[in-house]
Amino acid sequence: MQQTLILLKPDAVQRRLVGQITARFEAKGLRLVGLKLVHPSKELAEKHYAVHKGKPFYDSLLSFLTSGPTVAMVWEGREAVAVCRNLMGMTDGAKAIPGTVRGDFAISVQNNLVHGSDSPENAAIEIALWFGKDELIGWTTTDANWVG
Ligand code: DAT
Ligand code: MG
Repeated sequence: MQQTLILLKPDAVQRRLVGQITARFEAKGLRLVGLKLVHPSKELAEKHYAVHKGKPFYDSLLSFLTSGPTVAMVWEGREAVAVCRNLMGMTDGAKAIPGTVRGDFAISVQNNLVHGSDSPENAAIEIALWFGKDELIGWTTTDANWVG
């Protein structure tokens, strides 16, 4: 079963959208296996966004992610990485399709509310960055036969 890291970034917390966004992942049929509020350090933000180092928006991106509390979550389920990326929508909120989180709530490129791992490999790396093993709790749903 696949796992993915989702962050509700500081703009989601500041805009009081945590409940609405989380509800979408939950209703889709994914299982929440990790959840915490984190005010990310510069070190954590640098590791998380290492792939973007050197890009023109890198410094601004780090300032943004370290600017306040972020909700870090691990969701588990069938094709969880792709399912979450689809629920999030395109990076640029102005281009993201309505019905997606970014399409419904974001108009900025940087302040686009959510992060989601882009591959199962990166998901494993990112989950290990944000969570200790003892912070993840595996469980099964009683409605598995209905939701699949
Ligand atoms: P995503 O978050 O959709 O995976 P990404 O990994 O390409 O997008 O970029 C990470 C974040 O960096 C993204 O959520 C917002 C910001 N970002 C990306 N491209 C940008 C740009 N051209 N200008 C400003 N911020 C950008
Ligand atoms: Mg990305």
